[in-house]
Amino acid sequence: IKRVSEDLRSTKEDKFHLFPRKISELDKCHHLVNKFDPDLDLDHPGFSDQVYRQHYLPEVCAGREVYTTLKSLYPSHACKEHLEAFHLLERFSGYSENNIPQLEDVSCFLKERTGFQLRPVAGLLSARDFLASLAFRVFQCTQYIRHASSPMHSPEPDCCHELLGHVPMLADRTFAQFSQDIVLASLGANDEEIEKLATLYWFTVEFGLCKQNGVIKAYGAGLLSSYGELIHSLSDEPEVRDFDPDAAAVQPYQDQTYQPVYFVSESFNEAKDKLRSYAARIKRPFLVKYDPYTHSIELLDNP
Ligand code: TIH
Ligand code: FE2
Repeated sequence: IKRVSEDLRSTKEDKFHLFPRKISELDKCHHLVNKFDPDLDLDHPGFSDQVYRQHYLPEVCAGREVYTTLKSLYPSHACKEHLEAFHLLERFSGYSENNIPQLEDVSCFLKERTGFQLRPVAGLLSARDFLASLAFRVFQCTQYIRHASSPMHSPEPDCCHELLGHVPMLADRTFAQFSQDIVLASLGANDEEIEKLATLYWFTVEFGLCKQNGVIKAYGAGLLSSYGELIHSLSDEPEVRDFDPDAAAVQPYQDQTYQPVYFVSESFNEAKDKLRSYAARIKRPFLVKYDPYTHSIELLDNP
């Protein structure tokens, strides 16, 4: 998260990082990290599999078990917003255990629902570039698929994670706003604040739980794409705390295996309001406002 996009490097870097102001500037937000590279990472499930390392592209067979197992768990484990969108994606956008849908079709679906659009990305993006795109309601999607030896959990995002975890949630208006808000709050903030917002993102958008009719359900994409962790998150094993942005922003986390701690929100509206009051307390040289007509970010004085 501390990495600066080379093309956007600022001379006033010690004060704040430059960030894209127009949607077209996302073309410069393309910095990949080689964490989890199956060619370099000894612990990667695909490290000793030459065929996987050469292809590393979506294959229906590897996704089938992920799809069918997750689908059987959603009615009891997923929040209602996810269930509803997943149903629509199966009906209209080519989601099925026998098919990996085209990103363009899925992107069209999202555009109609919340204005979010998908953009393919060649690998794992730097956190800074990935988050910057969300400010414009652009979601950068990986296209490779997890190794068939670990369908229940992948240490890195893959197309199962994007399509099954993120896409259905981005079809919900309040959740879409929440996702964009986290990122708008980070633009112009210092490294320490950005680190905290990225951690908040982790405990909400990726691993958040919420209450629905008194029952805890999953809404985080990292849970909705990993059946191992989805079951774990709603079992007695992990610690579950009420969502508090100040606490979640500094909670340590790891990205190798299941989380020991989750945060549960009363609703997306509550989470959105709590986040807005958290963001209002961040000290920044200016405030930002997103102009949806021009897909650009306006800077406003911070009084
Ligand atoms: N663990 C998730 C999965 O198996 O689908 C992928 C990731 C989410 C967030 C970080 S890695
Ligand atoms: Fe993700």
